[in-house]
Amino acid sequence: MKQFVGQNVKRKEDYRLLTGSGRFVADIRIENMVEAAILRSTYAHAKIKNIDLSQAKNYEGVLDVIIADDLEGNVKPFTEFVEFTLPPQLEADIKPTIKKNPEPMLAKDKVTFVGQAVAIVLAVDRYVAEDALALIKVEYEALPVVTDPFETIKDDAPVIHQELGNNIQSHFEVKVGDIDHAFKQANHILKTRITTPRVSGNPLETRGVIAEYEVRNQQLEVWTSTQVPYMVRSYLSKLVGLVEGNIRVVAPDVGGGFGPKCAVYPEEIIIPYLAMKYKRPVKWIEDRLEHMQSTRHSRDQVHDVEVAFKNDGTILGLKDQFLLDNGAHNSFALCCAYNSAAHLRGMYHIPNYNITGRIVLTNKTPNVPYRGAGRPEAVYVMDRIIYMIASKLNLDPVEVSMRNFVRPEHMPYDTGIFYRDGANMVLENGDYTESLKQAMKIVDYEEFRQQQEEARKKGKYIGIGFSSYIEGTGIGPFEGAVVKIDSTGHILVGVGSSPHGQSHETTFSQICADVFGVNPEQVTVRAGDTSLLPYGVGTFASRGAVTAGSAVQGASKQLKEKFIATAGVMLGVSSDVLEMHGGKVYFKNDPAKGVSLQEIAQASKPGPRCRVPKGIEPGASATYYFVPPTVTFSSGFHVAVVEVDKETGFVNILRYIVVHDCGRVINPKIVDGQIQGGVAQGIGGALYEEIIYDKNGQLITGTYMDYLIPTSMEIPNVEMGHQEYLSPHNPIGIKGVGEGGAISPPAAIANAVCDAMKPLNIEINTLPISPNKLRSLIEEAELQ
Ligand code: MCN
Repeated sequence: MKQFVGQNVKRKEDYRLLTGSGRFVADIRIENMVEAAILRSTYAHAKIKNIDLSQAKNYEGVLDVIIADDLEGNVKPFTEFVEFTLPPQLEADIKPTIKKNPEPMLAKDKVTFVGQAVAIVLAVDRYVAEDALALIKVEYEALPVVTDPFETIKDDAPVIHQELGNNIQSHFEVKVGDIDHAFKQANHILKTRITTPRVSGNPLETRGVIAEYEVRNQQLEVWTSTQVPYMVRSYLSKLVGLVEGNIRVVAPDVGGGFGPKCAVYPEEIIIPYLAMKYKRPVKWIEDRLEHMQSTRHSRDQVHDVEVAFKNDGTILGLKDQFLLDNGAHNSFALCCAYNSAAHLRGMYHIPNYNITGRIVLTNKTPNVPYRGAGRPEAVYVMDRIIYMIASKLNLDPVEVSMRNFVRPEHMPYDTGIFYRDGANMVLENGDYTESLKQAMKIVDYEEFRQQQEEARKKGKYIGIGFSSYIEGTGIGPFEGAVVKIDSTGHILVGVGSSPHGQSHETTFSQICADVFGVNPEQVTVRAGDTSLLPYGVGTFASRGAVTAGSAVQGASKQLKEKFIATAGVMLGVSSDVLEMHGGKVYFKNDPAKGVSLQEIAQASKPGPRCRVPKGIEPGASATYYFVPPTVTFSSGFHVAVVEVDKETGFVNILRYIVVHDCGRVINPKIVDGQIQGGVAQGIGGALYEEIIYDKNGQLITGTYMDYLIPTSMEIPNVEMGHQEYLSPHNPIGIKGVGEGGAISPPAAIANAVCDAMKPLNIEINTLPISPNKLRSLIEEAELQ
């Protein structure tokens, strides 16, 4: 029988998105709607001495201007909701200090970063609202600004939040083995600093919120460009004081999220509150400058690493002290920092490991997870080190990697580290050497080395770089799905995850179709709407396929069983003799005889004609929540081939290869697309993207003239190889893939550039590898 999991089923989403029929938040029009615009801080750190709203409030067309005082007693602060609790084993193991400092809804007495919301104008339209913003007079008194993560931890640094005592927001330590012993045994010790700068996720669609409050039934409806509608609902319920049942949050089509849209933002609380207050629909759409300034940034880590190794390249131990520059507020506790610490050793067996992470506060936009969430930074550290060891020992980096890989015979491999779900991080299966070999074959490594030799003779600098990653995907705590069959026999699936480009409508209908033995066209998947299910979590951490996919399968199986049982009653036989496929339930020994899904659905309705077996609830639906036992580890090996123009410092990517394992592949084309998209963002981080603040905390990369994003011209077609080691942690054997593509490119490309410039012995330990940065390194090397 034809199975759709594993097939290149065409994307169901394409028709509406490619014909411009998608419906994003900004497309929603509601009668009588008013619009909001937000006054944002122009200071990085300042006291608010006075805010004069008189002119703005009197401007024609303005309904109101709101500041922090107006929210008091009406909207609770985020501090009321955000709890930084960790599983007890993790808490005991890493002994963290975590100070709670989520940002205020609106700045009250002081501002702590440029772009922080200070006031909101509500007006008949956005034009009037923007005009009125210009009439608000805020009197600021500048305070000392701190933007450097090393400056901010000094004893004499200006303290951003007095109540926290200093600017170290969190601190933790991960220890495995005996690091001192490892360093004593080593033939070599290498010490270096490796930095990944601050970047921005930059989805095509900026954030936006529309809210409508129906006084009649006290129902609040909110449309928001988010990855986590259920989380927005929970926050709203707690902070504006409505029961959850009276709140519906919808994420309509969402034009990308990439992580920053999994934070709940002040606007997602204040705009609904204003809709309730004024009993009129309210709309706020973020503009691109606001997005660059105030939608959360990411990465921004500095690692001071020491590694101890033997003459043959075997790594004995690794010490790392790193800082994550969190910006001014944190609502994600240890998330990215702990991901970095837990994933840094990657595919490598490094028995002795000691890492200290500090999350520090500066006068910058808060930092949240972005595609890879702490792994790209960690992989950049680890794979630069592999290259540096190879350089020092005059070995091939491939050899050094292979020498240190966790081997298949060590699987399942216990890393000795607790993951965030409180279970030990165990690499369940896979063959890393095999994926490396497959990648080497695709790139034809031997052949490349010969070409490189020839090229060097002609003064051309080509190089090859590798990087590998593992990623704990499919994090819990749960995800839900409901499957219904309507009276026409059509299957409707509702899921708690909320897609924003991942093609869940297609892949989840494949999973469901296989259970019922129908075509995916007979299945409609709906998501991003809290009215579909009582509980849901959301889409982040490459969890959708593992958690929601398994929930879809679970609910489908339950409903299938119920339908076969009902068919048994209808046909007057035991369900054991029946089978379901092709839209009907039939006799195993006489497939021509049976009843259709449509007929069974009709016979499932409550009432005198109901044929659902006694003791089972009538109705044609089933709900299932999948609770993953722990995360599942996907992995990949990336190869970049580059050419460096020595005169200009320009890096051209000639080839890019990915061999990866995401367990059972639901839809190969979609997986390829996810990887291609991830690699594009990884290349952005490797070569172009960097958020820069000046020493006054002013953002100087606020437009796409200064913040460079690669276009399709800069992105090569990624050549791919797939491995399918099925995960034992979910019924389909899936591992997540949404982030993997973005994790390794910075390390692979930096290694390739270093390899190309080997004659000059250049080491690249910062990003992006911009032409001017590379030219300075080349000039420095030539002077030596
Ligand atoms: N898939 C599959 N086979 C597998 C694994 C996944 O066919 N073995 C499919 C899934 O069914 C899903 C897609 O690949 O259609 C991604 O699945 P998964 O890895 O589970 O990731 P999520 O659905 O949880 O998506 C989140 C992930 C993250 S964390 C970021 S960041 C990200 C990403 O997905 N942001 C994206 N991909 C993105 N793609 C787009 N277009 N836009 C974003 O903002």
